[in-house]
Amino acid sequence: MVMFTVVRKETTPIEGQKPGTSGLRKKVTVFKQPNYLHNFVQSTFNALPADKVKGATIVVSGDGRYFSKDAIQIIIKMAAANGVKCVWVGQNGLMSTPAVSGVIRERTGADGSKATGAFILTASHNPGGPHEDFGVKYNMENGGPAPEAVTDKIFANTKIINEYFIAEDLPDVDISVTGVTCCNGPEGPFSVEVFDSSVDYVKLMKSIFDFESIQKLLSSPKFTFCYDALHGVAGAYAKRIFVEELGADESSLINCVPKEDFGGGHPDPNLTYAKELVARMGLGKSSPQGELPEFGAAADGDADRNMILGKRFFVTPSDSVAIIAANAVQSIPYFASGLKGVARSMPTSAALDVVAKNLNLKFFEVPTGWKFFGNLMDAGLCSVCGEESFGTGSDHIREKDGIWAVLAWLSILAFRNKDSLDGEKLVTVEDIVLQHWATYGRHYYTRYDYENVDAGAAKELMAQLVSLQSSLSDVNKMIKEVRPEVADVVEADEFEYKDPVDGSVSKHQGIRYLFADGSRLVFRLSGTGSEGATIRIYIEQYEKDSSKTGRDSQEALAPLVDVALKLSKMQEFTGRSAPTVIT
Ligand code: VG1
Ligand code: CO
Repeated sequence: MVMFTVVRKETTPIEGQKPGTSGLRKKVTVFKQPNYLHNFVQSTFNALPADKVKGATIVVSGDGRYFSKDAIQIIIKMAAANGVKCVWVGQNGLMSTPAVSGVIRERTGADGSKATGAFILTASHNPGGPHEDFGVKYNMENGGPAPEAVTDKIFANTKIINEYFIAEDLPDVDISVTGVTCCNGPEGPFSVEVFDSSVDYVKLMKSIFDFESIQKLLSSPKFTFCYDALHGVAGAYAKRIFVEELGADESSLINCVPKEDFGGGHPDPNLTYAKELVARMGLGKSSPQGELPEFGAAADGDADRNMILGKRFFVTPSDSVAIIAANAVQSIPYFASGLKGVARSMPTSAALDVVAKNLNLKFFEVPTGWKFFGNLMDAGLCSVCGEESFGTGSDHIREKDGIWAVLAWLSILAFRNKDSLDGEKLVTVEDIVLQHWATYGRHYYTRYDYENVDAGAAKELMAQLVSLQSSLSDVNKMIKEVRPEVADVVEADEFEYKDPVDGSVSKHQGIRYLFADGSRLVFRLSGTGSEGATIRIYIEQYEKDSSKTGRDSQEALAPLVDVALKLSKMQEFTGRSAPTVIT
């Protein structure tokens, strides 16, 4: 058996290792700097309780982006040196973020052990490659992202670190083949278990959904389907689930081979970046030849996001979570006994609020980022939750789950069509959304992103928006100057959240302007970018009158957009006359 020794290395703190909305994300060139990854990993080990490191089992895997394979070998060697007993790695280093969450919660290792945490190597929807982004995020024993108390401690450790430990003489582990590698160190045996995580993930999905009814839907000649993994890790699961389990045709899958650089694309499932799918679904500039698919979906790099499309039809993520919540009990066996509650992030539209009110469900509004949903779920207060940023999920794990969302939609379609598959007309994605608006009203919604803006200018813009809040009469005067038809602002603040479970308080979670007619403008700085600053403007307007729910959303929201640009002085501060991305 291989023996290894532990080496103590001296190091010095490196600036800027503060985890953001979802882990530490930087350019690969930054991560490759001497000791950069080592410092962050050691700071993480030092932030955890000793028993979650010494003798523990941890997971190390990710979306397979460039630099992952090197990072996995480094983390294995550092884990061994820090007294970890076993490291689980997905074959080829691949594991989607939701699969990692499921593996922590459900899997038992070859030696009978359970994992207590995970290093997830991903920068999610950010591009990958030698000149693009890499990222590291730590998840806890419940399968969810480390809460702020832990990430704050990690960051504090990065500022004082002076040493790290590594088993330099441990040979690299071959992560391309499944199996267990055992070795011995000064503190006893250490092993690395490589396995195919799609096996565990398929099992989990089968325990939630009725695969038979989805299979019937997919095998109907009337129903056609297209899934775009944007060359992210979702591809590794899509083939197993959609083709092998559910019988979809292989040609339904596009960009489903995971690539280190995502094929040079931006693995973000929205109308701008999922170009090929958007064109296939008839939503592009030119109409494609032949029949359009009935249903389309896409995922981001680490497969926790989803975009849902019908034929020539886009479902906003805010509507998607509301529709899943409204239909879950009838359509998805896992929820048959009822929903414990529902939750959304603050900038997400209030479509879910209306469903919660109508169905008399517990409802929570949390800050942006999945870590805030976990506490609610652990306390049994929330079953379904979502974010406007193409994230939807449930309490089956503690991360958002892109493939779960697709299966949820397929379940709703299967349920609605269970008696009509042999009949004349299919109930389509668009039909389901239109029926939802007719029942609950429609929340017109759009988000404007200004990417890679000068960080100083972005800060000033936000500060100006906060100071403006002290005089609503001035605000309303400004609004009347640009768009007299827009309602008055009746309340303005910075969103603050008190966790109902542990009482922790998170401040400065977005600047809100709330209008008399229920419309909202929200301004936030992104916490996931790796260069400059990204300003996000979230724009929302509620329409209850069912004769007015069929407008184009950009047209319906144009007055509020003008108001948002005026209040924020966007062009003045940033020099930008248009956003980088509109979703
Ligand atoms: C963005 C989204 C947020 C999401 C986060 C992580 O954060 O707005 O809703 O939870 O990304 O998603 P920010 O701080 O850039 O707005 V992912 O798919 O990166 O794990
Ligand atoms: Co993601």
